[in-house]
Amino acid sequence: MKLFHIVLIVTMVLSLAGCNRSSQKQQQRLHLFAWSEYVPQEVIDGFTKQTGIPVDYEVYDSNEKMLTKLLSSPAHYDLIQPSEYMVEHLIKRGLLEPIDQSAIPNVSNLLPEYRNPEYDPGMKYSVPYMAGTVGIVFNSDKIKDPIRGYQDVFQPKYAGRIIALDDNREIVSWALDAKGIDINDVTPANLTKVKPLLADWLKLVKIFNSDDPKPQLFSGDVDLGVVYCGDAAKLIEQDKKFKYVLPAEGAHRFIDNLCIPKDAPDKQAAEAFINYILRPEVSKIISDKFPYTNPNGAARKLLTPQQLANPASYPPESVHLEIFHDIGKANADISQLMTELRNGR
Ligand code: SPD
Repeated sequence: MKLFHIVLIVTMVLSLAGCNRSSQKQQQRLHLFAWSEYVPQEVIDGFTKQTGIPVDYEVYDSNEKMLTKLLSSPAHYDLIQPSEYMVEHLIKRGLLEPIDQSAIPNVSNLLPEYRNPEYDPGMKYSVPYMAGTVGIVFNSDKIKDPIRGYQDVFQPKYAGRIIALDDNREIVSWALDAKGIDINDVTPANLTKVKPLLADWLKLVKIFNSDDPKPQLFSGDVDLGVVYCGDAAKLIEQDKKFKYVLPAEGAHRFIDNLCIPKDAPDKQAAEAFINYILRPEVSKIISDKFPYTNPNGAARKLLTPQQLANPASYPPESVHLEIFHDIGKANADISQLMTELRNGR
């Protein structure tokens, strides 16, 4: 073979390899599976503009639905957004990839109290996205009697005027709190104790909605309910007649995280996204659109005094808040009980 031919073949091989690399780059795509009403489209578009990586964005409205879909779609999602107890569960089952902290320098923007969570010491598998509480929202133009806790909400006089999260673990925890039982002590005996109370409460609820209860509260379709703090904060921002109360019987907080599922096709894209949303100016966009408790200290500095004074977004530090833990198989007991009660409504 002549030298000319050898040079030609080598050039062709090299250019084919180059082509392949650039088409791999073009094929990069982030599969994001996250809570509904939580990741602004502006943030997703900003990430694509910055990195050239398109995002497929799918949403869910409960940790349990996310888990079911995750298990039925192996090696599909690059990034999920589980709450603390679900992170604990996924770690135990070996369903998460460790996160390469060196790819996420912006983690230094997180407040110190979020950097070593009990459910994932050292943030090996998770990075906090937003935190918050579950509490009571009510329209003070319509509800004149005091609302201090769950027992004040779930009263027969409010039948057909109540909205509640469509989340079995959440609902059961309210009844446990109302009975003075630890929200993580989900035993068959304790479920039996709360069953009659739950049966009474469920009959009073007009709408179950975890995605977005704001339109129904605004329109007056319902007047009170138990919701995520970010939705209550948004209602308060728009009209001060809406009030947010942390239930007197016991309230809990959550921390939602970004995690990379085992065998994610594009771990690098996932880490790039995590680092991107931790930029202060990007994190501020998330707070502007979805005013939960922002764990990003650098972003909090960019928020207005009004945003930081919103009682639904930033509750007083003195309030004692519980946190959910992984309850393993008891989750199935909750699901069975709630299906039975909801079918009998
Ligand atoms: N619309 C976003 C809601 C996020 C709520 N995540 C917390 C779940 C706690 N069980």
